Amino acid sequence: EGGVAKTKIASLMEDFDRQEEPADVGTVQKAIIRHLSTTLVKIPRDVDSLATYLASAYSVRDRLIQKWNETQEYHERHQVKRVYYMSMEFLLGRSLDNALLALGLKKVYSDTLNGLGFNMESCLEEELNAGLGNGGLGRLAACYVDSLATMDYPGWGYGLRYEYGMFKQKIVDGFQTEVPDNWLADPNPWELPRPEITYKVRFYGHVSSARDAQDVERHKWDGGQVFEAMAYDVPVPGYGTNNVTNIRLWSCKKSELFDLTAFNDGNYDAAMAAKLQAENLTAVLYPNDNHMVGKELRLKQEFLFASATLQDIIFRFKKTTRPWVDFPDLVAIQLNDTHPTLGVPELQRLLVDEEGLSWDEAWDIVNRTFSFTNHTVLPEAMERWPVTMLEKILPRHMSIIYDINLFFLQKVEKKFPNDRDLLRRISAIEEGSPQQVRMAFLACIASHTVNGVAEIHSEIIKKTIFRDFIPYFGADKFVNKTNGIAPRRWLHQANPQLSELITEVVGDKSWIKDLRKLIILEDRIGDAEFEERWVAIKHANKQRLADYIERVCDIKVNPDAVFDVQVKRIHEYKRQFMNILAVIHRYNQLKAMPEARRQKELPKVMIFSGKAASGYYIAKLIIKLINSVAAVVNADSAIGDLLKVVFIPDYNVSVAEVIIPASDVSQHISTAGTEASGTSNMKFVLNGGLILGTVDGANVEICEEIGEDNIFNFGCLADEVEDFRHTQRYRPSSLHPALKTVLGTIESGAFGDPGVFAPLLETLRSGGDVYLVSIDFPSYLEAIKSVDRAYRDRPKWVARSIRCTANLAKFSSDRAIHEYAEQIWNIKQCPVPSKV
Ligand code: T68
Repeated sequence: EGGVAKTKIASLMEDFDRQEEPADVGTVQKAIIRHLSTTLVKIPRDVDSLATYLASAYSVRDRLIQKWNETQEYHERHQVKRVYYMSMEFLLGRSLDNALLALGLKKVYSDTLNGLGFNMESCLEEELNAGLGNGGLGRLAACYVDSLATMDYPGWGYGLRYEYGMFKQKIVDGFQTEVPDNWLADPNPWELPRPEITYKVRFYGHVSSARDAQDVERHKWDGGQVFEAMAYDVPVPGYGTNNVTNIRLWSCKKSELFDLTAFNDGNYDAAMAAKLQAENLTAVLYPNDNHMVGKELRLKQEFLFASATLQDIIFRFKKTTRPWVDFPDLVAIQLNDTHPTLGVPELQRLLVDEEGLSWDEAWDIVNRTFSFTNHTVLPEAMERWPVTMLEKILPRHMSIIYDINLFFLQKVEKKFPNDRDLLRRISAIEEGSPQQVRMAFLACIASHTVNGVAEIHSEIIKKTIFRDFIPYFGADKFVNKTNGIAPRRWLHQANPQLSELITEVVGDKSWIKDLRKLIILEDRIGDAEFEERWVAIKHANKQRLADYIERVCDIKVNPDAVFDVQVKRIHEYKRQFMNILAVIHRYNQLKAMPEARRQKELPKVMIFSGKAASGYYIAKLIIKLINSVAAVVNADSAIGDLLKVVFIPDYNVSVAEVIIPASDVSQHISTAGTEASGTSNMKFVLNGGLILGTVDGANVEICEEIGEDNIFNFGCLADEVEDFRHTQRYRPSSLHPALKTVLGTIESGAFGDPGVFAPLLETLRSGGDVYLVSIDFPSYLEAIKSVDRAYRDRPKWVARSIRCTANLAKFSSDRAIHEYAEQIWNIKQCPVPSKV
């Protein structure tokens, strides 16, 4: 009887998932009202725009879940190979607008909300940002999942559900202060809690060994502390497809079993303390980008993530009843930087200790499963964990890492005998005190493919960090996958007016899934009417940003001025410092000019935004300097609209969506060789903004695509940097006069107590200036002059702007995902068929 009921339920549910709700105002309105009344328990007079946002989101979510179910069921039934994109960060931002556009429901929702007396834009703005990431790496993961879904690739994201994401930035007296990001304060319609999907994750404890029936030594890890990871699923819709992908995020709970012991002993306090300790684990995202902090809690986060994810993947694999050797035929795992690398020893452990495979069988599976993306060459960002810490927290894994390394070194030694120094250099265990595990080496040893994120970066890593691995593995293991951005969010959603114009020119919306179609825009260069519309849209976007700036910064800026933007994490290597020094230079120049001459200058608004890691003292001083300069310049009536300096607080995905479409020029001015790729550079150019940049990261390939007439490059080249650092380093006597004057201005107290900025200025001196600000400053000033000259030739500038957008196809995340799919993951597209 139970069987019959189950069959009946199965067929009814299948029918339900296949029934698409109609997309008319009546249906949508009914769904919104239903959620207001039931899910949100609202009475009419309590219905505000937050409630309306939530009810709309719940109603969209209902549609998503149906498609999600269908997608998962379809992929499971066809036993297709999936990629699992393991990332400690997913910077998703807001979801409602994205989902409405993906499902083609934006218009009907807008009409429905209007009919209810609400405005769509203000409802959308009620949504809190999912800020589960620091910067580029986290946003890349979000764009890649968007492309997986849109291109119908079977794949999931795996990550952590931090209770608190990236902190909120408040500016107080010009200084950054950090406020916790309580992003789950409102109900979150975009996550589906899965209390039935939990895995136990052990920490500490001890390892015992014994011989099994075949006389093989077997290891058992027990004792210690056992936590539980619980799944939350976040559905991500593809654009114009039935496929809805999943991001599974883990949240740490105390294991019930463990609680019980203390609880039954009458030790309520201890039970509660243990519960809090567990919840600590996924409480907060570490707010450091491109910097490693060796905190035990971070290591535990990484392991909780790795273990729960691998257990879950194995659970799913076992349901297929296929033999273990087939594992890599169904599973590809991408490590988004080294942060998920504990997944390597964890998979090895699960296969050997829990499933009884031999070491070699397991290692072969591990090797055919994992691939690894490197995102940085900065030495301070390289993950290294002290052996002692790993031995304490993960004793079994440390011993597995030793074995992985030993077997690897034995093979290297066999190929290159009597080269002890090679073995020392290449070992995953770095000698010294303390001994440390080099996670990048472990990831490299365990992966079948290692990739960099832009051509120049992929070349650099072959010559630096992974140099010694090439003679052993061969150069083919190291490939390039230039980053990309999702056109859905970064053009279609962020710039609706430009999208409409493009759709008109292309003839349909196909460009949203195939950016190569944008090339047709080139035909419109010189078409006066088209160019006028192009300019008008940029102007409208600048007005939108100007309104935002007035609202949040209380600064009035002129939308007819050049909007010159640098938005990204604040870091010495990204050189926001150099930018503000050049702003001071311009201010000095304007001040020194006779009034008549000054009035002929090009008005500029210098826009900065970005967060500094909370413990990064120098980066915080850069923010303070920008704000101090802004205070003086903006209040100077002699300067007026000729120069405004704005620091927009709390940069995040939705702030980026307002800023990026409004830029005339954006700056990507890292010291050559330090920015692995950069992705905002692509976003700006896609929105018709020109770039002022160094020959670094993806700037190089952007230049190749749009032509060097359309990008303003300057500065020393990556292969000159080392030389400059060693031989030409800053000497006060040889300082460029312009820079000397600027530093003098700061030291004179023009921007407040110069003592505050002394440590920042000191980074240029006494053998410092690691990022070569003083070397690149003169060519930077020249490049700024070229930008100004170019901007004054308006017709040519507009042509350049159009050319930028038209030639950006390469930087679609769809292109990147196709390359990963074909060349690394070996997965095939699998569209879920349309409903009948
Ligand atoms: C960025 N890295 C690169 N790291 O800096 C950027 N780091 O050039 C590149 O475009 C982008 O990755 C995507 O490939 C980061 O964003 C981090 O955020 C990070 C986080 C934790 C630890 C270390």
